[in-house]
Formats: sequence, C-alpha cells, structure tokens
Amino acid sequence: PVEIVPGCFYWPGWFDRGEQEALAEDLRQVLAQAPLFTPRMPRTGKPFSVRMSNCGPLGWVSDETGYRYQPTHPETGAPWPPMPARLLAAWRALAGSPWAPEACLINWYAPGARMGLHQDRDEEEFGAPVLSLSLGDTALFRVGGTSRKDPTRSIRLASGDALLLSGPARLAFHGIDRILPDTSTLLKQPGRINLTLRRVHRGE
Ligand code: MD3
Ligand code: FE
Repeated sequence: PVEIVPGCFYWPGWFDRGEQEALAEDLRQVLAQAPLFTPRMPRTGKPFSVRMSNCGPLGWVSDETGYRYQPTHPETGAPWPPMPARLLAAWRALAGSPWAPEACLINWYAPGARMGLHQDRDEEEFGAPVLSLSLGDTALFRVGGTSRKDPTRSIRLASGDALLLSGPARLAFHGIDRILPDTSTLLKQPGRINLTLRRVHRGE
C-alpha cells in the first residue's frame, strides 16, 4: 500500500471489477433490509447531504439528540442486517486486527453530496483501525492531521479502492469535497457508496 499521511494506508484497485459487482449486489440486499435514511445534525436538525445505512451488530446514527451507535435501524426499528462475508474477508486481509468489526456504516453520495472536514470520535476504541471501501463514482477525499489547522492532502478514491486509517491517522480530520460525475459504470445510478468498517468497543 501507499502511506498518504502517517497511519493512512491506500490500496488503489483492491477489488477487481467482478468483486466490485458482487459487493454491490451484497449491498443491494442489505439496503433492501435496512433502507437508507437521512441523518440530521445534532441540535439544529439540519439534514446531511449524504444518506446512510449500516450492517453488522451496531450502526452509526445521527439525529437532533446526537451521534451514537445503536443495534437497530432508526426508522424501521429492526436489527441491522449481518455484515456480508466479503466485507469481513476484506477486514481480515487489511485491518491487521484480531477483533471482528462491529459496525459497517454505508454512506450514499448522490452527485453533489459532500461531507465536511471532521474527526470520527464516537467509538470508545481509537486503537483499532477503520477500513474504508469505495464503490461507484470517484470522490475527492481530503485528510489532514489531528488539529483542524493542520495541512491536508487530497486523493481521489475510485471504485474498488481501500483505505486503512490506523495509528496517528485514526483521529485525523478528513472529509469528502466532491463526487466526480460519470467516473464509474458500476452502479445502476450515478453516485458513490463508501463503506467504513469499525470496532466500537474495546476488543475482548
Ligand atoms: C480518517 N466517510 O464515514 S472514507 C465517515 O468517503 C467518513 O464516506 C468518508 O468520513 C466517506 O466517517 C471518508 C475515509 C475515512 C473513513 C474514516 C476515517 C477516513 C477516515 C476515520 C478516521 C480518519
Ligand atoms: Fe469520518
């Protein structure tokens, strides 16, 4: 892999086209059980431009009352569907963690959606890495340091790419500046899916 900033490892083209198609089909089945919802900012209730769902024992949600992990879908009340075996295999191959991932957040970016610079701090375990997998249109991804003022680097995350955030990069500021239109034929509609596999609790 290529180290983008300390602890941020990048595998361009980790999944070949056939594997990407199989993963996209896995996700269609997950989303049939756990439909995309529109998260809202704490306090203000302002909607995110990104829509979300989850699979695995826990899922990340955000509403007027705050950010949290919970075992059920915020709208249907059903447990999140299990993580597809293909995702668990990618975690085992790349994460270097003895513990299984507890949550897989599914982010759906329609053209024009973005995600502002932020840190991921809702997990109790920052020692475990986060694994990000991209499908569909290419995203312009930005990553900096642990202070918002630190300089940032941009890379394009294309369909099939994998990114591991570990060590000092685990608490780095990061975001998605924009989705580049017409850069992939994988999905049946224009846009991008990002998957992030995470540990929420300390391993035991
Ligand atoms: C750096 N997702 O879900 S993936 C997120 O493309 C998130 O949907 C973006 O930021 C997306 O929280 C970026 C790359 C990524 C994911 C998690 C990180 C970078 C990260 C956690 C810590 C540091
Ligand atoms: Fe994030």
